[in-house]
Amino acid sequence: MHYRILGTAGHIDHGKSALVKALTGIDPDRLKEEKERGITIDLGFADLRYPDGLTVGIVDVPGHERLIRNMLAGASGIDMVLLVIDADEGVMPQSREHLHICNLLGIKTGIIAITKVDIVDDEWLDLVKEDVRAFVAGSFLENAQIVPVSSKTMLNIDILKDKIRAVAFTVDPKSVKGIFRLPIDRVFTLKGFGTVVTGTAVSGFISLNDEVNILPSNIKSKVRGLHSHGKSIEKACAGQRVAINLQGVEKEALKRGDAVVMPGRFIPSAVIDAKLKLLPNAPELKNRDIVHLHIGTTENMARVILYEKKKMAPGESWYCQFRLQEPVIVMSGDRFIIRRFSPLDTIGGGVVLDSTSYKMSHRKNLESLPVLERGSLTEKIEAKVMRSGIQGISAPFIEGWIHADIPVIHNAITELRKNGSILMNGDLLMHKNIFHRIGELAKSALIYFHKRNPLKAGMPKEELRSCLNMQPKFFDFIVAKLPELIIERDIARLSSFNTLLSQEDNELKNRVLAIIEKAGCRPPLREEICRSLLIEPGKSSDIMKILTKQGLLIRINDSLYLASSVFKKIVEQLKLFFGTKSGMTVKEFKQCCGVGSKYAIHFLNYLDFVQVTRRVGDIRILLKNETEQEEYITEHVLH
Ligand SMILES: Nc1nc2c(ncn2[C@@H]2O[C@H](COP(=O)(O)OP(=O)(O)OP(=O)(O)O)[C@@H](O)[C@H]2O)c(=O)[nH]1
Ligand SMILES: [Mg+2]
Repeated sequence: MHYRILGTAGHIDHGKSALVKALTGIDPDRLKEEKERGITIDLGFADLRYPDGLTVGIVDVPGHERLIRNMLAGASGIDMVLLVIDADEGVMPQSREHLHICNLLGIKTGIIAITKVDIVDDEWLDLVKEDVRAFVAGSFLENAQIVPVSSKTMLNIDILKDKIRAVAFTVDPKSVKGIFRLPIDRVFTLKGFGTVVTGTAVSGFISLNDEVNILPSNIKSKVRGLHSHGKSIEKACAGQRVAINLQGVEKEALKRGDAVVMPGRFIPSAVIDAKLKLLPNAPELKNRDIVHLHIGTTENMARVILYEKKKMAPGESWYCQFRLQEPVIVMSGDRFIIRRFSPLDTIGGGVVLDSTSYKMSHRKNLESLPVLERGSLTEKIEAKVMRSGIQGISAPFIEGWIHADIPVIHNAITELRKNGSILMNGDLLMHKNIFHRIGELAKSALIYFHKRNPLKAGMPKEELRSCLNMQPKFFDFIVAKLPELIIERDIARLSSFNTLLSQEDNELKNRVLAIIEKAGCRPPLREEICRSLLIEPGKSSDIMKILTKQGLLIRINDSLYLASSVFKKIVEQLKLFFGTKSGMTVKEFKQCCGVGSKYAIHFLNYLDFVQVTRRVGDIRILLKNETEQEEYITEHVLH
C-alpha cells in the first residue's frame, strides 16, 4: 500500500471543494454552515483510491482570506498540492497567498487545475493558461501540469485523477521508521466510542492498544480504535490520514494543534530556533516583533528574536528565535509560516532548526545554527548535545527532536560516542567540551572552597552539585571521571588539597595532637583545649576532623578525642585481660587500662560501638578477633 496526502489550494469560490467531490464522490464540505453559505470554513477530507494500492488522502482547505489559519493547519502535512484556479476569474489574491504558503512549507510538487472551463470559451481559456504559467514561474509549480477541468460536466476529471497518481509516485513517502507523531487537526465525539482525534501521521506508526501521550497538555491515553480512509484498522503508519479513538480522554481536554505521540520522546517547548525567510512583498520585520506562528496544526503568538540583527528586509533569510506564548510539540525540520497582525497576512516562513532551544547568549546560539541548518544528521545531533550543555539530553529525546529514522539516529549517536565527541551515562548524553568545562568549574569551585575553609576536609558533595547545577546521576558519573577530584562519603575535595593547610594551622594542629597524646588515657576535652590554646570552637572542630581523618585521633564524641596510639594500647590491654577472663566489669576496665571514672563509660560505649566489646548486663565481653576488629575500625572509624 502507498499513501500520499494531497492538499487543495486556491482563492475562495474557485471550485476546490466541487473538484474534490468530482474526483472522489465525497463532499468535503461537511458542516451545515458550509452547505448553507456555499463556502468552506474548516478543513474537509476525502480520499482517492487507485486499483494499484495507492491511496491519496485529500485535505480540502478554505479559500477565504480570513480562514487562512485553517488552511495552514491543513497544508502542514501535505505531500503535494492541487492548485485550483477559476477559468473565469483567473489568478486572485489567495491564489497567490496559498502558493506562497506552499512554497514556504517546502512542498515540492503539485498540479494546477483550471476549473469551471464549462463557462468560458477556448480563447479565454488560453489567455488564462498563459496567465497561470506566468504566475507560477519561479515557484515549485513552474513545470507543473495545467489541467483544464469542469466539475459540472466532469470534463477531464479522469485525466486529472491519472495525473495525480503520476505525481504522487514522484513524492518520497513519509518515514515509517521515524518516531510516531500525529498533529491533531480535528477533535470530536462519536456516540458509543468517545473521543476521536484525526490528523495526518507525519512519521512512524501506531497500533491498537498502544500507549500514547497527548502533548503539550501531557495527557496519557491508549489507542482504543484506529480508522483510516473509512476503514477500521489495527495499525496506521506515516502518510495516512488517521482517526484515533482515545481511551479515557474528554473532548474538552483536546484541541487542534495538540499532538498524539509515542510517550517519553518529546519535550514541549516555547523556545524555537529557526531559519526564517521573509516574502519579497512583506514589510520589514524588526527584532522583537510579535507575529502569528503556525507550525503543523498549531497556531501561536510569538516574539521574534533576530540573531544579532535589528531588522530583516523583505526577501531576506536569517536565523531567529521564536519565543511562544504557549509551549508546542514540533520537531527540528518542521516547516512554519508567520503572519502579521494587521493587516493579517502571510509575511514569511521557514524551517525549525532547534525545536527545543534555550534562551542563551546570542553568540553561543548563533554559532551552531548553520550546522543545525546544513550539517549531516551526526553533526546536527552533536550540535544539539553541545547546546543541551550541563543538563545533557537523553537519547530518546533526540528521537523526538529531529526528523530522522530511529536506527539512523542511534547509529549517529554510536559514531559520536566512538570518536569521543560525546559521553553517555545511561541514556543521557553530554558533549566532551561541556565535560571539560564542568571539570574546570568543579576545580575552581573547590579551590575557592579549600581556600576559604582550609581546615575543612572538603565541600559537601551536594553543595558542589547544586553549584554546578547538575542532575545527580550525571554529576556522579562526571566526577568519577575527573582524577583531580576526590569524593569521600559526602565530601568532595581536590586530590591535592592537603597541601593547602596554612603553616599556622598546621602548627596548631600539631600542638593539639601533642596535648592529646601526652594526656594518654585522660585527654582534656575539646572545650578545654580551646580555652588553653585560644582557638575558636569551630576551628577546633575542623582541626579534630582533620586529625581524625588522618588517623591520628579517635573521636569518642564531639568533646572527647583520644590519640590513636593510646586507643591501640587500650585494645591490647583488653585482649590480655580477656586472655584469662571472659567478662569485664567497669571497675576492672578502669584498673586494667588505667582509665579515670570520668572517661570509663565513654570509652566503653565507644568500644561497644566499634564492636571490640559488647555489653551483656553489667559486664563486657570481647567480641571479635583482631583482624575483624581492625577491618571494622579502619572502615567505620578512621575516616
Ligand atoms: N459551472 C461550474 N461551476 C462550478 C464548477 N466548480 C465549482 N463551481 C461552482 O462554484 C462555486 C464555488 O465552488 P466551491 O467548490 O465551493 O469553491 P471552493 O473553492 O471550495 O470555495 P471555498 O472553499 O469557500 O474557498 C459553487 O457554486 C460551485 O457550484 C465548475 O466546474 N463549473
Ligand atoms: Mg471549498
